[in-house]
Amino acid sequence: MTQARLTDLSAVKDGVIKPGYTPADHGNGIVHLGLGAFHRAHQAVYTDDALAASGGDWRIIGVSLRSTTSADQLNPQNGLYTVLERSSAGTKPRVLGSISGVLAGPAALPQVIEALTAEGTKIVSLTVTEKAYGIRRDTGEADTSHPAVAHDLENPDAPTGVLGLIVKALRIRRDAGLPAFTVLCCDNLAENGAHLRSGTLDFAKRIDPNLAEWIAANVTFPSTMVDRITPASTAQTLEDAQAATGFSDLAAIETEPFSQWVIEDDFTNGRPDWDKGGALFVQDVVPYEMMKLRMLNGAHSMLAYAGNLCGCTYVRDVMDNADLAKLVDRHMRAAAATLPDLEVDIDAYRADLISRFENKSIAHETAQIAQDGTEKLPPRIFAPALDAIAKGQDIDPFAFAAAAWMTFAVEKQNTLQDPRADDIRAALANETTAEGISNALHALSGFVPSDLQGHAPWRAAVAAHLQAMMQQSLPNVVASTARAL
Ligand code: CS2
Repeated sequence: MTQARLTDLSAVKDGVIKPGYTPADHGNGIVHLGLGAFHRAHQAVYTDDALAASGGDWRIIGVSLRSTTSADQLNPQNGLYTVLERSSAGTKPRVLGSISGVLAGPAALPQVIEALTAEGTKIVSLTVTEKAYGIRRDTGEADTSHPAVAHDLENPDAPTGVLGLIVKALRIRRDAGLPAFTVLCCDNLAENGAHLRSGTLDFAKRIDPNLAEWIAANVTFPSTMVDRITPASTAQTLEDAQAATGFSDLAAIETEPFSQWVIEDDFTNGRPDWDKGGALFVQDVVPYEMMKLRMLNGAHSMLAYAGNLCGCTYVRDVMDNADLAKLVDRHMRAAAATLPDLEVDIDAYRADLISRFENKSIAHETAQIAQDGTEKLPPRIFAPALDAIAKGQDIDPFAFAAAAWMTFAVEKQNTLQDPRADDIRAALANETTAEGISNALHALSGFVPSDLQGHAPWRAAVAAHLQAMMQQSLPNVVASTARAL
């Protein structure tokens, strides 16, 4: 017998946490671009808490620019879905009501513009992944070689990408005399708000300099640090959600108990009381962002490449390998040493990260984290490496991580999931030696910061690790590196 879909809250089984408000009583105030599992496990949960605590018209219209999967999952369920919080203590199910519906795929673009320009829309938030923005890391300008940016600069009235959609919507709002919205970047980018502001202003300037001035004066782009480890859903996720709620839920997700959101309190048109769900509003997010990007995400990237090449499918398997776990700890310590002073107990933060990575109930694939290395390495590995150089600290853990990425790129080049996969294959085509491979990958445009490229000890350390990784098997290199510590 096929089970009925989750469509209303009344018959959801006892024992499941339900929204502390009536979803249909609340209008929309947020348009969210990029409705993946992470948004459903993070911002949508804080919004659910804020709606329960303070009410308001803050429900979320989700947008998925390419795939219609989330719309097919959520729309037949009136936006309802289950979050399974998994830990060694068991699984805690909760049904969320903060998403009102999803607009998806290229056919929905006119409705997306309608949503972005609705008077009630006060915030446009984003989790579109690092590669979707099309903003140059070195200059902060719109990257005209990015396909969506190039398309949207040619067709500013029919945009399909992030910058084009935001700028078109803001143009319509300005012309209609509507207030602006806040643009809230929730992706793992360094200084994500300032970065998106800079790319948006540059994009707007290329179309209409007056519009760029209006955006600069009226739109805010708070930076945020977001954190919750959320693996891709599996058949088991859906099965467990169904058992918990009594309904079939194709939009169910699973995540860890830990959640953190630090937000720069700079909203142009109001905001939900996300602090009621535990979010922290601060003046300056940058130190928190650096801490998380370098310690959590940096260690994640290192362990994803090294762990995957050692045959570890999940992060928890990496942590079960004593040698790899030692390297994870070393990486976090080196990353912590590069941070500015923070009112955070860094040792406790590191200990928490280690136990989060060890969570046996979370099946977080190393292959998932290993995707998009050319987007992830700059803020996670290269930026702290440069700071370590400036402070005279040990760069070896960062060089090891870069070499692990290179080894992964060489070994998996035919199936590499990376927006620069073609460039990587072309760079590797005629290279056979560690030094040649390292040089070719360092030379990828806009990837390794020039100061790091030109730093001879860095280059030597990366090439030496790469050489060892190419000559011996990864487990041997990991073992000898860990044992030498
Ligand atoms: C991970 C992140 O896939 C990745 O690159 O490092 O998605 C990580 O799980 C989250 O940032 C945790 O908040």
